[in-house]
Amino acid sequence: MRAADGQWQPIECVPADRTTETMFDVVRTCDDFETEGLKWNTWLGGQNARSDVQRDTAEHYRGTGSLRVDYEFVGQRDFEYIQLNSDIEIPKPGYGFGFWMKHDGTPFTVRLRCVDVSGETHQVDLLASAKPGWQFVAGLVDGHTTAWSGDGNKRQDYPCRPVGICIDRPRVGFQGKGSLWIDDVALLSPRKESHTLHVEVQPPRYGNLYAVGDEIALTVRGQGQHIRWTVADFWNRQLAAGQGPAKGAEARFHLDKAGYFACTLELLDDDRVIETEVFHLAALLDLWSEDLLGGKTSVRSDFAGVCSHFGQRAYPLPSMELMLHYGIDQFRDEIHWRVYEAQKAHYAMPDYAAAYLQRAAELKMRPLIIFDYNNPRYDGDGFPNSPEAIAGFAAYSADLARQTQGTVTMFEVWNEWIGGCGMSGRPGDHGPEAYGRLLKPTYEAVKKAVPNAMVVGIGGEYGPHCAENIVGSLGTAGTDAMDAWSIHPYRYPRGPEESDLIGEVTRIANRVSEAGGRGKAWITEIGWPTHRGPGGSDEAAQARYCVRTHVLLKSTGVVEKIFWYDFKDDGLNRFYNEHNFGLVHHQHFNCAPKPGIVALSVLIRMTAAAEFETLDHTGNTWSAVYRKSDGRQVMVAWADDEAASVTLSGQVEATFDMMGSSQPVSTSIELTGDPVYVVGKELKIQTNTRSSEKGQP
Ligand SMILES: [Ca+2]
Ligand SMILES: [Ca+2]
Repeated sequence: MRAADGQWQPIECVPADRTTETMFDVVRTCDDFETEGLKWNTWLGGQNARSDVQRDTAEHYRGTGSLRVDYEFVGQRDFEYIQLNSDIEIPKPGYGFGFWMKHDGTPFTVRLRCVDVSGETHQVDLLASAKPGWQFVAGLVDGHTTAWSGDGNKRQDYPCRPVGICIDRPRVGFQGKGSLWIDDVALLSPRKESHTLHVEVQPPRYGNLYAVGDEIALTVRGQGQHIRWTVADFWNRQLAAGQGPAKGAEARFHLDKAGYFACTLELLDDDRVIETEVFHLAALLDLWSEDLLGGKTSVRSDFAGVCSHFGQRAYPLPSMELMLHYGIDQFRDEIHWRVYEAQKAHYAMPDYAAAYLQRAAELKMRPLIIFDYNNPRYDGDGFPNSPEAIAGFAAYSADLARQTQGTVTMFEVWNEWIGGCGMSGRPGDHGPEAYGRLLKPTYEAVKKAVPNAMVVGIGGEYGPHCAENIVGSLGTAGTDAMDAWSIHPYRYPRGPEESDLIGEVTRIANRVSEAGGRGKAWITEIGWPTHRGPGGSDEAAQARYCVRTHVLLKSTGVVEKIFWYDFKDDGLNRFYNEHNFGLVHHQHFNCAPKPGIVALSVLIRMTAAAEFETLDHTGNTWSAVYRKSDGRQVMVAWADDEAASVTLSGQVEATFDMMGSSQPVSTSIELTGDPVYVVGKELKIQTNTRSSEKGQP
């Protein structure tokens, strides 16, 4: 029956992240610190923090003793980390390494450093959290390592020996002293995950994207006793729940408000949860709904776009239409020089690029196309430096602009030239002056071919020397070789306020302007990856930073566009940042939403066709005011650390949460890190009390 009606469709749900202790089994305990005679020492080289180790019988995870480490970080410039060493051998590949650790909540990065049989040193990040108290810290010995010296083959040649549990400072210049404890150091084996849950959905929707009012049903089965399910919103408020037999349970629920939702499916055996998967979904307000502020206008943002990888054949075509449903019609992609000019001076659009450009044209999307990277037919496949290679690159760019006329009007010259992105260490001069020498003739050739093309220079410079590198490029390109310039001011996992995003971008823009640079800044990449491990943010942080970053950058007045990096997860490895930058999940999971895409979509809807007016920052609260064409204001407000209670003056007509759900109208609101939207007139934050100060004299 079900197969016949065509409404039910199998769907892959996202496996819930397992806790570190359920990812591994202990193979052999190396030290439980239960006996006298400490077999550990601490290194005190030039890169090490001061530290001292002793056996502590007053504190332990298990038994009667643990290793106590007293440390002091003094704020050294280059390196400073604790390094604990013992005599342990790891005989062969495939092991994990872990231990229980207790600390005070300082967000340390914890790594394992091993020396392989050739003397090559390998370092791998271990999973550790910033929560105080005892936690299990572990990782795969031969996971993503950085390696140096020895035979230099970048392989862990076994047997290898740990030469340090390295506990690194949370940031450069960190100062602090304290104690931490370690217990039950062990060699581990990764525990196999069982994957027996099978889920079908009705009605199926690309991207798990629904509308307010929709009813959704899932059938779930797996090898266990029963299934338990709950549906919750972004703030983990439960909307529905139920259970059923593991041979076939049905979860049926109704979306009565807009937002991001998670339907968590648990498979139980003997009352123990053995598998957990999540069906992520969203309900959006109708794109042309009367409910929308500003009435029946199409939602489209000139300011917010996304990065994509159609040009690397990593994005399925339907994901482009999904962008549009979220209110995004600008995407940044690429068509490689080496593919477009596979035969010298003969240009041909590759089929996959023709297909995605055609889809973009059908959907009236506005692509930004990067001219990029090496071509084996020029300069030994390195950076184009010679006059011949530069002329070749300019000619490819001009031809590509000509061939895509009518579909593409925005181009960017290269991506991260100085950083060497996409070049895998290939030869050539990739300093700022060499970039300027490439930019000038490329700009001229493209503008000659297509005068109304928008050509963005600089190619996404970033890092501590960003401004001077741009000025260096202007020195050889001249000030007439770009219509806008681009930067990639990444700062993850730090939030945009604490890391002074506004100040950094404003200072760069001032330097560029003083040097005669024309046009505004385009942020052609910025993002917060949601991988597990150092540098990763949770999905909630990604969502709130996404909204706040857009508002803060808008307020600078020097930024014209943002292309968020990136729209969709690029892979399935939860421990690799590059696989987890997406605002939606990988296509293996039907491009299911993360909260970030819903939050961005709400920001776009709320501020569509509105003019930015002001940003106010008082205490820890931020409020930005936009003005709609009908004269009404939209205020976006949040608190950047602890919550704050504020009273608004003016006329409040409507309030929405970060996920677009309507809230009771009131002039007093509680602000948190999750921005809220207030619609009305003459809106201003009047009084402001940190929640922790409430009730205090
Ligand atoms: Ca112990
Ligand atoms: Ca090696």
